[in-house]
Amino acid sequence: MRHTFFCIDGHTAGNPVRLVAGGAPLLRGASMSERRQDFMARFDWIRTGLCFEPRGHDMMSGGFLYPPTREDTDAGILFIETSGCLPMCGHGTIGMVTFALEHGLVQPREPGRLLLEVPAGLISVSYREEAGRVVSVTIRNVPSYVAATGISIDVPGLGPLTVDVAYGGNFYAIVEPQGAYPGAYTGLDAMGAERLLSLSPLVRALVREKLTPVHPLDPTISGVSHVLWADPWIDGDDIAHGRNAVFYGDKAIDRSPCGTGTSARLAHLWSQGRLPVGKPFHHESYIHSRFIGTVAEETEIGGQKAIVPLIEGSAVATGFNTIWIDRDDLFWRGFQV
Ligand code: PYC
Repeated sequence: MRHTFFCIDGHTAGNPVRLVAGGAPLLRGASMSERRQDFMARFDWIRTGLCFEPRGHDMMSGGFLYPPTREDTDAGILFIETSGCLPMCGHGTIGMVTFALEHGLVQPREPGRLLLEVPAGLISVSYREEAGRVVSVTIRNVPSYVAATGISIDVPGLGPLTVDVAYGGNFYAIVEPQGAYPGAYTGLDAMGAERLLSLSPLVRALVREKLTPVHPLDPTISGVSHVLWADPWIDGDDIAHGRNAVFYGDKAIDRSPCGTGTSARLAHLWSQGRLPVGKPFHHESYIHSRFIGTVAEETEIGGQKAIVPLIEGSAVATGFNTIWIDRDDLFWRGFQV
């Protein structure tokens, strides 16, 4: 039996986005969070088939558009990735919104603005078009907050490390430069991609042994899934600047600055009084592509101090891709080595 998926492929700041424009399964659920649970229970083979080899690769990421579950929203998004079915994905949203608008797959009720349902909650998106192309997308993301600070771990091959955990749509272990011992983490270039990829699963596992953060409003969102390695931070007069490498799945470093990671980092810096409301934070990825993050306002979530992050970036479609998943193919579910 052959399943056909009509996709628009592209990238946001270098990280892949596969918008599945045709072939999405019908899902049960009264919210995108419930639909996510249904997808994971019955259709995870679509995620693994489309994201893992031989149809995808370690960084593959994307999602589906769904009809809204409420009258006041424009659409719902379900995210798929090698790491799982994320509650929220920033680079994925920027890409999917760009491709959907450029190909008439969503009809905004208000020009220049979309209100979207994602499993993590409601987000609004504003965008700018030039000559039929979407040139900039700004996400007003879900409330983001610091979930834990000062977690001490001892990482084989590295040494002692203290990390904080923050939520920006997913839970991030945030590692800042630290330590006065030889080989300590001093920044991204000194560490290099190969070591980041080998140490990150250890860091994530050790942090998971210490705590399982749970979202205060949706217990289906829990656990540290990503590791954000931060470079030394530069606080300029008008803008702040930083660079990160976000690790996800088993072998991926985000090529984009990571929308939910940037949101978590904004909450982290704001909580320490290092980034005020309204000051732009230029956040670069490992490959030096850029998002601009801003703390739009302070808020609270489940009694916890939080922020509303804005994330601005852009995406480029690279082509149409009709993909078959054929049950007679030994690798119909995809594979990882
Ligand atoms: O942009 O939020 C993001 C993201 C999550 C995982 C990879 N990118």
